[in-house]
Amino acid sequence: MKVFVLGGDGFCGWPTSLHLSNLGHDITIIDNLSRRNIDNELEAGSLTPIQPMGKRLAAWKQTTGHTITYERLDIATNYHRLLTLIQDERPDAIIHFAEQRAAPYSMKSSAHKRYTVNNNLNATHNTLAAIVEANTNTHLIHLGTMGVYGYGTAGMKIPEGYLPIEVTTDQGTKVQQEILYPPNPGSIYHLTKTQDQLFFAYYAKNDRLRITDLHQGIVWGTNTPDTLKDERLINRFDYDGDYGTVLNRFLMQAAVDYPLTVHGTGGQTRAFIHIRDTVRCLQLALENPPDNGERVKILNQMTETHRVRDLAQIVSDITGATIEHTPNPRKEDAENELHVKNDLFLDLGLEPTTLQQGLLEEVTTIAKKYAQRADLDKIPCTSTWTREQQAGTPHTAKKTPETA
Ligand code: NAD
Ligand code: USQ
Repeated sequence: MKVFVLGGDGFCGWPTSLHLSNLGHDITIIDNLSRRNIDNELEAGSLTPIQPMGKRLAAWKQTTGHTITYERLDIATNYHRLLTLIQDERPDAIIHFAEQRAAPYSMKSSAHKRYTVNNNLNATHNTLAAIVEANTNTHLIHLGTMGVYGYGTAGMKIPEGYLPIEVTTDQGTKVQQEILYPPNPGSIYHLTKTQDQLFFAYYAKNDRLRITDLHQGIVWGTNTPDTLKDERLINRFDYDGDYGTVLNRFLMQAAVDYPLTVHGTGGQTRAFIHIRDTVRCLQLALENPPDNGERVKILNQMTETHRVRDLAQIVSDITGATIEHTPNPRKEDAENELHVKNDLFLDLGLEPTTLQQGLLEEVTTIAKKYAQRADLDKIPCTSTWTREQQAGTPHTAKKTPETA
């Protein structure tokens, strides 16, 4: 299949591009390198030595013989270039990773909130509008987030996108229907993902577009079999206070003898998936599109749930790291239960990589190996959710995103 990967230079997009290219698909990466520019803005960087795009693609060609094409393009602002590419290339599928994805970054200042909203909503809407205008029947696969459901205790297993409800009509009859699970975003970033859902529902209904929305949990790990083929193909590993996600941060912190930074009580329960499983899920989603006229196909892309304090304890048991409970810079429930349905991917054949299988390998092959590249000043989480938290927390100077 001909596949466009929007955001194919990023943490999930790069290994997905390699995985699909290795399977024989014709891949075009579209990326404006905004993530690399944000690293410049934050004066932070990947723990792993990621290579410039030209070197990455040359290494892939040299190692496997496969060619991946690359277009540098901002899909949120350059609609006509995106449209022309879709019209000319007529991709069978577009995989859309190209959004600003860090909740803390989205909360740094009004400039960061506005950038995240403008970038994410326009990126998604431009893609939808272009597929309709090009009339290509392209299957759109979007990376959404488990965070659209919110992190209150639901008291039930979170369904895959749709909540069955029963309403009583004026005549007193009971009617059953399924509605989009009520959104409950916990950051401006998560808010953009809940808005994306409405775009998808509308375009599936009005234009009969084929759309899959993957509600992904927190991705951990670094490499996949493809990124391991050559060190120049190595994947990104974020550990800084804005982009580093909790489990990878703990692994890195353990490797540099930094106390594990548990926010508050650490009673927050979240969903997780290994990057190796992410790329397999994308393959399964590509191979199993919905039909035209079908509602948006929503799958929960996660394999395990854990409490943050339990994760810290697991990492501490493996490495001997100490654990520190820090004031929580976010506005979120201190404790929550989380039970999630993920039957759709399991039924399609996903065999999850568990924490037990992958953690030790990650500590030794990545976190320890590249520990000398770490800038410890970038570890603290300084982005706060509210004015009150901001007033109570020591703060570094705020900057305007180059991209705003
Ligand atoms: P990332 O920041 O590493 O990658 C995103 C890529 O998109 C970057 O290379 C960036 O340069 C590009 N991009 C952003 N805006 C663009 C634009 N307007 N035009 C062109 N390119 C643009 O993020 P990631 O971790 O790979 O996440 C990818 C997707 O998966 C995101 O949509 C994110 O919300 C979702 N997701 C990620 C995680 C996770 O734990 N990393 C979990 C759940 C969902
Ligand atoms: N946390 C800590 N200590 C840290 C970092 C985080 O206790 O050092 C806590 C946070 O307070 C939060 C939890 O860990 O309760 C998860 O934080 P995170 O930064 O790992 O993940 P999150 O902000 O939810 O965002 C990440 C990705 C985002 C994706 C989301 C999936 O950055 O793109 O959408 O995971 S999910 O969480 O399922 O919504």
